[in-house]
Amino acid sequence: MRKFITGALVAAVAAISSQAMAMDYKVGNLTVSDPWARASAGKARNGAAYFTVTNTGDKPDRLISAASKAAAKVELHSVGMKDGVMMMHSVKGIEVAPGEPAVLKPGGLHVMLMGLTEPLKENATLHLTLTFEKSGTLDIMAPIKKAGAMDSGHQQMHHGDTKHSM
Ligand SMILES: [Cu+2]
Repeated sequence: MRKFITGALVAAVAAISSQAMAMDYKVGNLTVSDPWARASAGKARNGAAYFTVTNTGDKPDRLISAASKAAAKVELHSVGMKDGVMMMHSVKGIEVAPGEPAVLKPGGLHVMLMGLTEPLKENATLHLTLTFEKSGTLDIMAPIKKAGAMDSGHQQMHHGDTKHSM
């Protein structure tokens, strides 16, 4: 019995803390969940932010732009193979269809912050304004997390890439 109570307590605490970290933002029929930005390394001038957009309505929408005071320029990017090399390129918008969440994550779609005005420090928060074609604008706060080992390839890719194919 005692063991059971302890276990339940641990589960409750874990649920509370994960809820505090996973913040959802809503505009119209759209929900932006789990936003985060990757801490920038050293003097890196670029950064990236990620989140998932879910559409609970019955009409498709599009994320058409993102803005932040933390960077000179903010673009929506995708990653693809070009001549056998992983390259990222800007996209005009990211489709958010009903029942088909748009997932922005390392190695795939992302919000690209170009010309950071200051480093993205771990545990700080990045303010982003997202604009959707139909639902309008939404302000979100993305916690800044340390770059994981799995992101190192993406970091390198950002390094050499200054031109955009689209
Ligand atoms: Cu990018």
